[in-house]
Amino acid sequence: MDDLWAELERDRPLDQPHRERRRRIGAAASLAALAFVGIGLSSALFTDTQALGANDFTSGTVRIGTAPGTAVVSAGNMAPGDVVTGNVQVDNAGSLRLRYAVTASADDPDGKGLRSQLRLSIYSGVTPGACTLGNLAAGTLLGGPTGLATPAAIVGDNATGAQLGDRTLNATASEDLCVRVSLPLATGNAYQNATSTVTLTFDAEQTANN
Ligand SMILES: [Ca+2]
Repeated sequence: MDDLWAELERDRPLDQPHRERRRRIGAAASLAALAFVGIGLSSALFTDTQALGANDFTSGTVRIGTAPGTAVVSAGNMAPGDVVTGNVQVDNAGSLRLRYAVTASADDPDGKGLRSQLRLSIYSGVTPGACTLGNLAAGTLLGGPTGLATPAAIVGDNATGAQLGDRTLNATASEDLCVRVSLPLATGNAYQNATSTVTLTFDAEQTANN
């Protein structure tokens, strides 16, 4: 600023060009002064900040279990016409409500195709103690009887989302299912001394947003 005013002093007396120059210099000086004042004002404002923390998130779990965990129903030395039953408890061991479906498959280690003769069905509404052939009529047939030459959907559909027959369980809830397997009377001699192991697969998924 001192330099500017010194220049103004040197320029006197003022002719027209000098007066214009002086006007421009004066305007520049005024802008510099305003900028200085502005800086001083902003540094003097009252301000405040509030941090709202502790916003915690945890994810839930989808866990399905069965009791027993293996061999719910078995039979040896079967004859055509035989029927066996077994109770399985399905547990929601997770923290989220779940939806589940049951698929059955069977192997054919001797190539005799016994799995194509077996008929599997699943009932609900039968207490564990009542899961016997004579009581099944009081339950609700969920699926079957179905042959197991190829994997078969017995209860619901394990495709993503809600389909007809899918079962739901709230967190920590459980339900009993009664599994029935028969060897029909029409089973012929080709299936004597044959063996097959059946696997039930319980597929569970969240119901929330699905
Ligand atoms: Ca489904």
